[in-house]
Amino acid sequence: NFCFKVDRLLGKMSASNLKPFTVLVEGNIGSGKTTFLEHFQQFQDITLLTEPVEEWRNLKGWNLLDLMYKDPAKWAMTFQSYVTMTMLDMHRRPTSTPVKLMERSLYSARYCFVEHMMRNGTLHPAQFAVLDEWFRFIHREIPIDVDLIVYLKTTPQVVHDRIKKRARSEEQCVPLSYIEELHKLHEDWLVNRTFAECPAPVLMIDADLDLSQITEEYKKSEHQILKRAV
Ligand code: DGT
Repeated sequence: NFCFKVDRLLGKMSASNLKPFTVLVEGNIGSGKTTFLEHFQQFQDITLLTEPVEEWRNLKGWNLLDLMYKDPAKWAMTFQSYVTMTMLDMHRRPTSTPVKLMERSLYSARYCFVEHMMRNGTLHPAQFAVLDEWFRFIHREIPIDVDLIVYLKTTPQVVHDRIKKRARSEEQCVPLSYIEELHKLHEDWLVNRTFAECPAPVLMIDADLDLSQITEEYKKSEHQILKRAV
C-alpha cells in the first residue's frame, strides 16, 4: 500500500512536470460549455478553467460585454482585444494537474466571433487587421498547447431558446440569425475545415439534449479526457 502511494505520488510529480493534456470545450452560445466543465468537477487531477465572462462584464466597473452588444460598431474592437488578453492568460496559466479543461479559446474568438464581426462589417477592415495581426503574432511567438477539442454541437433554434430562458441581461436582443451565423462558423472551423486551422482532433457531442439526458452524452467523452489523469 505504501509503495502504491509513493508510486502514485511520483507519477503525479512527473506528470506535473510534463505539459498537461489540454482540452478546449467549444460550441455555440448556450451550448452548455459551463455545464460540461461542471460535470468534470467530480474528478481529481483536472484543472477547470471557465470562461472569463465575469471579467468581460466588469473591467474596472465597465461592462464590456454589454457595451459591445449595445453599440457593436463602437465597442467590438475594444471587447475583442480584451477577450484576446483574457484568453491568452487562460492558455498560459500553469497547472499542476495532468489534465486541463478550458472553456473556449483564442481560436474560437478569432475564427468564430472576430470572423463574424469582420464579415458583417461590425469591425472596420483596419480594426480586423490589427486583431488578426495580434492573433498571428501570438500564434507564432507563444506556445499554445491543445490536445483535444470537444465540440458541443447544437441546433441554432435549440440554443436560441436556451439563451432566452437563461436571460443573461446583455443577450436579450440576440437574434436567431446571429446564432445561425455563429453555428455555421463553428461548423466550418471544426467539421468542414473550410477556412481555418483546427489545432487538434475534434470530439463531437450532441449537445441538443436537455439537462436530464446530457450527462449520458457527457460520459462518452470521459474516457478520452480522463485517460491522461493519474
Ligand atoms: P455556455 O456555457 O455554452 O452556455 O456558454 P456561454 O454562452 O456562457 O459562453 P459563450 O462563450 O458561448 O458566450 C459568451 C458571451 O460573449 C456571448 O454573449 C457571446 C459573447 N462573445 C462575443 N465575442 C466573443 C468572443 O470572442 N469570445 C467569446 N467567448 N464570447 C464572445
